[in-house]
Amino acid sequence: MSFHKFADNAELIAFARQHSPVFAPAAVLTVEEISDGNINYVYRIKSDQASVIVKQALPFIRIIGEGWPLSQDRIRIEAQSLQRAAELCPAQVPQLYYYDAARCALVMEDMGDHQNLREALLAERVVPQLAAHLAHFMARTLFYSSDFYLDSHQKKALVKDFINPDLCKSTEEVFFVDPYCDHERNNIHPALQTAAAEMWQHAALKCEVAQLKMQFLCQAQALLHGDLHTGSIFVTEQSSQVIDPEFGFVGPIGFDPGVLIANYLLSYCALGQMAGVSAHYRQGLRQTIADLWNGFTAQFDQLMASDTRDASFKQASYRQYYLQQLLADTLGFAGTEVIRRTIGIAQVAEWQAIDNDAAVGVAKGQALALGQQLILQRRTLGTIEAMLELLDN
Ligand code: SR1
Ligand code: MG
Repeated sequence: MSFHKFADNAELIAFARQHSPVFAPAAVLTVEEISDGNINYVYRIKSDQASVIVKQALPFIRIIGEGWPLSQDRIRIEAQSLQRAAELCPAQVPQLYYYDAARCALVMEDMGDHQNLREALLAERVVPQLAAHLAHFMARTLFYSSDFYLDSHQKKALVKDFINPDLCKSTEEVFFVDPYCDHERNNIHPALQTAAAEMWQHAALKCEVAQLKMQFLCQAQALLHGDLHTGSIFVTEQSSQVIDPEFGFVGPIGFDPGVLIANYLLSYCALGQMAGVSAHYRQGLRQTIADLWNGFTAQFDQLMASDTRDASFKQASYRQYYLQQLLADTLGFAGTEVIRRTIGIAQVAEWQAIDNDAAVGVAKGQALALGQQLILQRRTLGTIEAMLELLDN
């Protein structure tokens, strides 16, 4: 079958009915398009009893159109990544019911009772289990796809299965190129024009960004989610579910925790400029960042000690060295995510949630400065607590 976009609701309903176990044969189904990301088409198909999500990848980026082609192989990557994660942390990913290579589509569990984490943070919702769940998710998905656990042949096979050049290329551009020059894709708030122009002249910063880019290009450490921002996570008080691993590839381990921490920092900066937001809630965000990092590294260290096959990597002194490097990488990638979400093409909903434009400029200015500090000080900060000291209160 040659590829075509689902033509109408009837096609979507037939596809969902055929490829999921949730609908009674006589159930009347409806379709709602819920695509709120940048890239794909996403639909909720529901009866009065049950619902599923259908996601379809077109051969270009949805928000840009045919001017930015994008391989549809990304939906295979997403399906396989969800399956791997389901084996390692079944409570943290939605169930995949079906993947259709010809339609470039998948059918998966609907998490209708969950809220998008980005929206939850904007609504000052407390999500008590989140740090523990995501520390567990990152530690297990990253450790068990790394050379600490896999043997050499398994690891190379994994690299091959998750070659994802188009999606990686898009990250290479939007993270490591656009924000560091006067690129037409940038979207720079007027209050940040001077600071951005100064950054473009900052030779030491640009050298650090080049180092991070080279790591992203060729440091094949573990299978990443590849886009682990707060919009890729859905939560309730008891549950945290990670979606959208279409940017997955075998890359530097610090990228996933870096992106996640960066998005908490973006929320922190934005909430600081919103009327009525409590200092207590923002303090809670700082604590979540510390809990995420400390929980993740404690579990990763434990797995290195118990499940690493090569004895040389089990040594306590090597583990300590490795995790220190990982903090530096994580803070560097966090800095690049903060910067690109502040002045680049794909920004975050937090900025639109601030109701006065001068305050948007202040919040974005803080984020731009913080992103640069993270990149420049990533090797010297030493602890996540020292990084949090960079934040205002
Ligand atoms: C054109 S870049 C679009 C962005 O949206 C995705 O969620 C990724 O973050 C990507 O960088
Ligand atoms: Mg996404």
